[in-house]
Amino acid sequence: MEYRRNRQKRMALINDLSGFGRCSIAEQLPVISVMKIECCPMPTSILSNHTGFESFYFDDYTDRMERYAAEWKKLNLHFDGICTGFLGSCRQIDIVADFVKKFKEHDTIVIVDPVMGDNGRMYKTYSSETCKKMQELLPYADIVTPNLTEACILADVPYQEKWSRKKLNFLAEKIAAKGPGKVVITGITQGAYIANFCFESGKEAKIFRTIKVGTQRSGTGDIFCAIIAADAVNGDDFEKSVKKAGRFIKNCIKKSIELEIPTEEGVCFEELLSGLR
Ligand code: PXL
Repeated sequence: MEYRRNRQKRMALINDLSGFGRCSIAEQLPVISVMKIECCPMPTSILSNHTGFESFYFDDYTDRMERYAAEWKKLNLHFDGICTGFLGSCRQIDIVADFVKKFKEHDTIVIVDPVMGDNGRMYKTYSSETCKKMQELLPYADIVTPNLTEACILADVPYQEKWSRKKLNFLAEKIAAKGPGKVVITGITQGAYIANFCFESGKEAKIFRTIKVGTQRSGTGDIFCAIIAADAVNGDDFEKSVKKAGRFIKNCIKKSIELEIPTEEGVCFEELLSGLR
């Protein structure tokens, strides 16, 4: 018997725990909880602070993840969603793929945030080998949420700053061909706007834009992904969810400017969290 004693939805959250700087589990756990889903985190690594700071302590959790997941298997846990993010090593990508194979059931939605880099550059703990390997998660994903840098890596296309609608469609189609039916390419700068390109197999793609406020901040992609994942598990419409996530991020950035939060400390989403309820 699967372990589901109640009618609440449950999501496994595979991501890093960064103690300072607002990203990954520290952001996604509260977002998923406020959206009324039981969130079960599995850390991929533990960091003192995110890698956008000059110095950080990084404890890779690869060697412990299989034993951690084995206990969840003993409990026969059922997950309505599996959401993955920052991965610290190549072997970890195999472990995550194996986790999905073991825990995905007919009603489980798999959301892969292929966290690898931003602004055309990889994050400090990533290598071209781990980035290449990340493509192997695509066949397991129902939804992927790359930024432009990550979308280019997944599609094996060189990074550039300017993208026409046609080229974005080509990029999303190339990614979708490897597995996920839904692809949202996030944080595309278009003049005074920030756009999210929303692609769904068999449907015409849509672009949702919000007015650009301030500068880019770390951890916004993690909040975006958590909203998409929680809405998907709750059965909400994908396009509506992309619009809602874009709006929420914009409001978080606005509030962060108002409260003078340094950009490397991300966004003060705590101030607006209850609005996601
Ligand atoms: O927000 C993406 C992210 C997640 N986890 C860690 C990071 C970053 C981006 O810098 O450093 C540890």
